[in-house]
Amino acid sequence: MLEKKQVVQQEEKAVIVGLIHQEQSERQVQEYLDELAFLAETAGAVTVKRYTQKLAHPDRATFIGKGKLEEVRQFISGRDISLVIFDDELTGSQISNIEKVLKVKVIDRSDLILDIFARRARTAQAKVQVELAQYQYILPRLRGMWTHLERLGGGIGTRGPGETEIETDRRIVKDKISLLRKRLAEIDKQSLTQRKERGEYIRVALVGYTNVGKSTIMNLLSKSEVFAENKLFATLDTTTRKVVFEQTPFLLSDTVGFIRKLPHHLVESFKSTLDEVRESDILLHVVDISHPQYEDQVEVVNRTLQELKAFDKPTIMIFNKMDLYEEQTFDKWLAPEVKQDMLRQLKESWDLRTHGNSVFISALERRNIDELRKTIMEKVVTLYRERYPYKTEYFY
Ligand SMILES: Nc1nc2c(ncn2[C@@H]2O[C@H](COP(=O)(O)OP(=O)(O)OP(=O)(O)O)[C@@H](O)[C@H]2O)c(=O)[nH]1
Ligand SMILES: [Mg+2]
Repeated sequence: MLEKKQVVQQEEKAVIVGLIHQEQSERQVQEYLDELAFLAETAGAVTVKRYTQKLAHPDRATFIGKGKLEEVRQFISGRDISLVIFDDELTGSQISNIEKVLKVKVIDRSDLILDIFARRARTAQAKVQVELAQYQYILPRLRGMWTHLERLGGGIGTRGPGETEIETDRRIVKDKISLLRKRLAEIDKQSLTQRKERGEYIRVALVGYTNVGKSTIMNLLSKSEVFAENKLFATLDTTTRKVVFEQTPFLLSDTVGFIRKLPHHLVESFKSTLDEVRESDILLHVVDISHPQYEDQVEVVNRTLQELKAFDKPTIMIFNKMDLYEEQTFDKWLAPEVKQDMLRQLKESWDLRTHGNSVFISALERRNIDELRKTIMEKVVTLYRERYPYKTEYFY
């Protein structure tokens, strides 16, 4: 019997590794690695060192070059480090080749994200979705994934599996995948019925990169208690609440955050959770404007929305964490007029890009929330009138 193990253990010490491609700057890669370290922290590991290497193409056998790998090995040896995390997806043979040299557990970014999702999954649906994505990820990598799987009842040591064992494992994993697919189909049927019961309400969905403040805004607007914290992927399950602003009701959903290089299988198996996004009428795209890479993050979210076929919807861009942004951008020597001018320019440029559909807020300090409410309400009412022109009032 094969069981998926939790990949990262608590307080485990890790080294992280990233490749620098031709078109990337060193700074960009450092920021990507900041994100990888934050992911590792979310999973419970502590990053003690990071390595980068400039390469035109990843090495087929070991992803990074032999020299760099040796450098990592020397650093690890004699230290209490048990995990090396790569920022890009590795093949099964790359994992096994690298593990042979480093003699510690080797994982990649996708594996780490899947591990976090597995920990965070609460509902039956989320659990099955993550498990499905994990086994799909494992299937082509069985050779290298020895350390990820636990053989229950089999007294086989840490020696890698032989060919026949891999074949058997492959069959077991394939069976698991089809079983999980069936279970997911059943759960999906139930949630489809639930969604159909929502009648003629306009549906609004909060979307955005992970950790931008979606759940905080959800709580603020709906007075509900959705789990929000400074960790990646705090929210995995969609929460939907009925919200009423000045007698204008609509349904507001908080959804799972997106991230750069979200494992493909994860997007696939989270399709039903993300149906909430696909079927919504209006998107609230939340952006953490205090993040140095916020424009990149907007791009990642737009690409993911395209992938989900949920891109062409009326969208309001919510630029959140203005308090932090101002703290980072302005110093005390700057004249107030200059600050106002800079803020005005920022707003104007985004207003232009979003055709007037941007709101700048601080959810934490509750700044500009009235304008946000008003903007959402106008969109909801407009849409409702378009959809139900025979109804004179949108009151319940
Ligand atoms: N400074 C500041 N922090 C904020 C603001 N809004 C949210 N935060 C913080 O940002 C962190 C993430 O907030 P969440 O609401 O959990 O973000 P999320 O987008 O739901 O994140 P995931 O569910 O993990 O994708 C929390 O620590 C919040 O307190 C804000 O306006 N200013
Ligand atoms: Mg959240």
